[in-house]
Amino acid sequence: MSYTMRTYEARAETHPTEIGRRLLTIMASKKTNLCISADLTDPSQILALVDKLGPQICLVKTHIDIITFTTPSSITDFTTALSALATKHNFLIFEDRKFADIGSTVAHQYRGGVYRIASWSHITNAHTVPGPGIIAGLHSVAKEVGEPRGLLMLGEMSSEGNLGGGEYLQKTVEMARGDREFVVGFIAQGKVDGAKEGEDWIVMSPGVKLGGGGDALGQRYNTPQSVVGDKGSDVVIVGRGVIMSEDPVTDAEKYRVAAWGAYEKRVAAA
Ligand code: 5BU
Repeated sequence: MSYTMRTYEARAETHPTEIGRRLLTIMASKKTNLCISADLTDPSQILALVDKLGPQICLVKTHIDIITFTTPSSITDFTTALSALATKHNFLIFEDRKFADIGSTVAHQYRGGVYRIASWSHITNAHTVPGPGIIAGLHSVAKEVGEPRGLLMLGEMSSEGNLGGGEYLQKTVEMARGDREFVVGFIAQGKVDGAKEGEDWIVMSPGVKLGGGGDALGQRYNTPQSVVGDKGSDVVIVGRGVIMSEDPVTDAEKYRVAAWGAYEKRVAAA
């Protein structure tokens, strides 16, 4: 049976990565496959929003480098507070860093600088363009942390004209097979075709909005039903569809229900 037809509960028992097992356990117990993309620039606004949405999400996605920090210590204050919210509401943190350099450089970028991403982010992501050394470099830092960390490889983007998908995605999958302890899955718009018997990849899809459409800068939106129900992705990543709403809790609930319903129908069809 394809992994996309198995329940998150069942996959939580067998996923090869520790972060994958943790995430799937959270998804099953909270009945949510919704990740919020907290793309605000004021750190206190992000924390207030995430505290409100905490019960509805399995994951919060950050872009740490778009946040306006006044001092280096305010960065640590923010990441400490975000980690406390992750514990309080039982969700994981995903820094959407999109690493894209040689292994040695990404190791420094992941471990150090002002953001010290590996110290607080359970999951991050990377482009495959540089080759497998990027996975090895990031994994070497993950091992230093002493807590579980996971990586998503970028196989396909949501934006108009992106070079991913198709053969690029297949090559990304082949590269990911080289490190099944650290690579949790992919960023793509649907399940990984040609997954081998017994393989389980968690696929997360950005570019999700009820009603579809796009923005003026090349973003393209799919609906939760399309990415999870029809195409077999696992987690929907929603930014402006929720964070710009007058009532984010009510709107997040619409996305949670739509994405969870699409998943339930998918596994019921198995
Ligand atoms: P939106 O407001 O739902 O459009 O935000 C989408 C978020 O997901 C935003 O943080 C992007 O940087 C991110 N994203 C994306 O939109 N498309 C991609 O392929 C990847 C990330 Br990878």
